[in-house]
Amino acid sequence: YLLTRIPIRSMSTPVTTLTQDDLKKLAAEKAVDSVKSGMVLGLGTGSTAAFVVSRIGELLSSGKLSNIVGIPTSKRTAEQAASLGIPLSGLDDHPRLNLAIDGADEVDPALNLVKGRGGALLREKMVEAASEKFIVVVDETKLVEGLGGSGLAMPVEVVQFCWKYNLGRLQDMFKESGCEAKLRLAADEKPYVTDNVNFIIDLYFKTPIKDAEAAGREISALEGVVEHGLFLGMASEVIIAGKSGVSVKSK
Ligand code: ABF
Repeated sequence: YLLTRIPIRSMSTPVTTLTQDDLKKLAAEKAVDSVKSGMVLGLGTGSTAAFVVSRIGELLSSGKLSNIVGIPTSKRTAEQAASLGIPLSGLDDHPRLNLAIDGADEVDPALNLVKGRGGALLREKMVEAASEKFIVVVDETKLVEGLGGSGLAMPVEVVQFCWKYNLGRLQDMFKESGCEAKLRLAADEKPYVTDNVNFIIDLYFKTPIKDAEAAGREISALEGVVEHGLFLGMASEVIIAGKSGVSVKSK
């Protein structure tokens, strides 16, 4: 994988005082350099992707970009983009996209990802699969040696009708690695409901997943599973912002 390091340019904020949000913004702005007028563009979800969407909004309103069509990966992103005047459409009208830019929860050394802690994994995976190029934007806290290794959730979207069945099956599937499966709850303690009106079962691995390809295949084969948060071989480029600068890793 090719690694390019870009020093943080002269900025008003000293490098040592950069917050995590500053880093997310730096990664987002670097990614938006790849956006050209006339593109059909996948718009990601999450706090890093939100910086991408605001930057595109700024460039459109200042006339530096034109004729962009955004394909949002969630209702939240659609609302943000619409409020900034970004023209929006869907996969029905644009089944092929030029570029998608989105955040991630974990990035491994081979640029495989865990995504979906923000709950938008299903539309994210469809939009990003339909895109010629997929740029991932993260701060350095998202880097892991192996997927599942952060100890945080690896989400699986399931239909509501059989969520308990899926919870048990997923728990059994990974019981040897001490994985815990939990239904995701919203702030009101009710089950979290996705944009496609499904539930999410979060898998908490104790150690990184040994064979993510096999795990992905096995999860997908389960009746009632709609999608999982392993995004393998999908990222064309990952932009990582850290205190020492912005790195671009590409395939
Ligand atoms: C989306 O937002 C998700 O796939 C991922 O779960 C999350 C990352 O959010 P953030 O940028 O806020 O860390 O990209």
